Amino acid sequence: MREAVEKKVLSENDRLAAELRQRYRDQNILCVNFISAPGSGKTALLERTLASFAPGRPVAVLTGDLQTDNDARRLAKFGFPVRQIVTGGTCHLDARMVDRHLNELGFRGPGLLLVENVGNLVCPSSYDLGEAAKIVLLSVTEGEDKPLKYPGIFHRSSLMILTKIDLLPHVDFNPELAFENARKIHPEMEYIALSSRTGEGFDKWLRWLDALQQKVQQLAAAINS
Ligand SMILES: Nc1nc2c(ncn2[C@@H]2O[C@H](COP(=O)(O)OP(=O)(O)O)[C@@H](O)[C@H]2O)c(=O)[nH]1
Ligand SMILES: [Mg+2]
Repeated sequence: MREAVEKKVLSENDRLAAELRQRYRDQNILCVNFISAPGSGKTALLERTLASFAPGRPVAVLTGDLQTDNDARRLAKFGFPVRQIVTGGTCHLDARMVDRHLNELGFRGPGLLLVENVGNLVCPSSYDLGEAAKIVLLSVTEGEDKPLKYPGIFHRSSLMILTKIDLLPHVDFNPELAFENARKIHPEMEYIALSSRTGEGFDKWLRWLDALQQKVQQLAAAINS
């Protein structure tokens, strides 16, 4: 019975996510979905990313949490449209929440939509938001074994970002081993290590994002022509 209900909820989500994906394609929007455990540095990554963007760049941000609008307030400082999604008790964002808040935000493409999911390595992995890419963050304080323990999200993510590398001198953490574990789960996984505190690794991350946006724009232009 419970399995049947879960299946129905997921297929309804897939239907809505397909509509979102079509909208992103029509409007030439690159949507990326950031997923990690609570505290791995999603908001800090977004803060430094937004700070690097030219004012007026077409970018919008949705950020999800069980409670509080703390992250939206942190992210709104950079002048781009931001909306907090408060899920109440729900441990993930779903396509309906994204659709509603995107409409309220009034964001239209072409542009970039950055979605910070609720901090959780399990629930968000099953909910398609119509994004072009899921990005999983792992911080250097979490242990190299997490890709093996939470394979679902590592399997579904295009990119793994190792965060807080400024802390590496203070912790026993082997980045190569963490990445090796991620590649066991997802052999094509891409990998970037960075620090949102010092900015190390950000050049590579921003280049990765720009390259994906160009790719998605070229694809949209080809489909829409
Ligand atoms: N030293 C260090 N701390 C970081 C870094 N990124 C985030 N943090 C800290 O980690 C904590 C959680 O970060 P936050 O961005 O809120 O994580 P989120 O829950 O994934 O959004 C905060 O105290 C941040 O200041 C980093 O690159 N280096
Ligand atoms: Mg956050």
